[in-house]
Amino acid sequence: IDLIVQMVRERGRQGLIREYAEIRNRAPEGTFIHARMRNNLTKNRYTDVLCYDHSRVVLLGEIVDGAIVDYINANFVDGYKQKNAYISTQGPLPKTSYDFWRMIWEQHCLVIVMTTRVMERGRVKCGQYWEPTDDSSLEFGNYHVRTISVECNEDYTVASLELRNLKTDEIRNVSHWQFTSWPDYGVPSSAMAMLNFLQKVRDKQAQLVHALGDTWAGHARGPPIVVHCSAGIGRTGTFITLDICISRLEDVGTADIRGTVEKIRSQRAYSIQMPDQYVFCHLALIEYAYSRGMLQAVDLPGFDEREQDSE
Ligand code: PTR
Ligand code: PTR
Ligand code: PTR
Repeated sequence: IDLIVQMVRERGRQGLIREYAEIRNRAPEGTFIHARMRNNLTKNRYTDVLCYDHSRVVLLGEIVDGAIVDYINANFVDGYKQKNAYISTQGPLPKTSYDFWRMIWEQHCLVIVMTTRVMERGRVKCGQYWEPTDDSSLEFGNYHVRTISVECNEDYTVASLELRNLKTDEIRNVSHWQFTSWPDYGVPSSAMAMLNFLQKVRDKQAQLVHALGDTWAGHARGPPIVVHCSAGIGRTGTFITLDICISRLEDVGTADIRGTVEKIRSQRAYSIQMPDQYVFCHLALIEYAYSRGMLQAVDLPGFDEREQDSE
């Protein structure tokens, strides 16, 4: 971690932005054939944010009008020493909310992380695929989604959802974690708020996996955590980068932000969308190390203006 501080100091804000530009300029490392199929085009929230074929989450095929329907704009992303630790996906559209719940069901997901609001700056960023108030419910195909309780905090809101598969009448619980103070194309105003949120999400996943006992076939950390924002690249990528880097820091005391971002981008194209988000990962990691007593207070000249000159 001292090396990260040293590197951040030496390169400065501009150096990190250049490094991000290099990462960003690399050619895509996969194809987007399914994302571009005619029947799937309208399932992408943004025409320019497609999903790689090689890591996409393939839904159990359903035949509709003679065609196999198995597409959702979602990719598996590896975690720290854990294959498929996350699913990175776009904010569900009204048209894809059923597919979203189907994915949650089929992948046995326990925790959803949402790092956007439904509306931002007067524009819809994500569909209302769950009810934000308790004791209300929605239905998507054979999935019934009931909100059991909602707990609001300053920077995030947690909802306990009950997901019922009406075909089999099975019920599962899903924990929904929405971080509410993160502007799109930007970074959170407080790294600490984000880091606290991240820690709570990890604790929840661990607790739920533990509660499943050994139903998870020996996979200690359980099913993938679903992470989405609006496009599922900027804020989602930042969240996952931090989660991976913190795990590694906790384990062996080092971090590799650049390598982590490159790895994530090879599974979920375009992850981390703004230079500021890349810079933020560095600053947040340093703040984390400091809060854990791994570092003395550090002074990083040239980084304080980060909010003023963000694009
Ligand atoms: N039968 C188990 C299941 O479907 O959940 C086995 C299984 C578990 C298979 C997890 C793959 C799993 O994912 P990963 O290997 O990525 O942890
Ligand atoms: N290995 C299990 C499987 O065969 O799929 C993994 C599993 C995970 C099974 C979660 C069920 C799970 O959820 P629930 O207990 O809510 O059905
Ligand atoms: N074409 C869209 C746009 O730039 O407006 C794509 C896009 C939207 C990309 C949102 C990233 C976005 O941010 P996030 O991934 O954090 O939701």
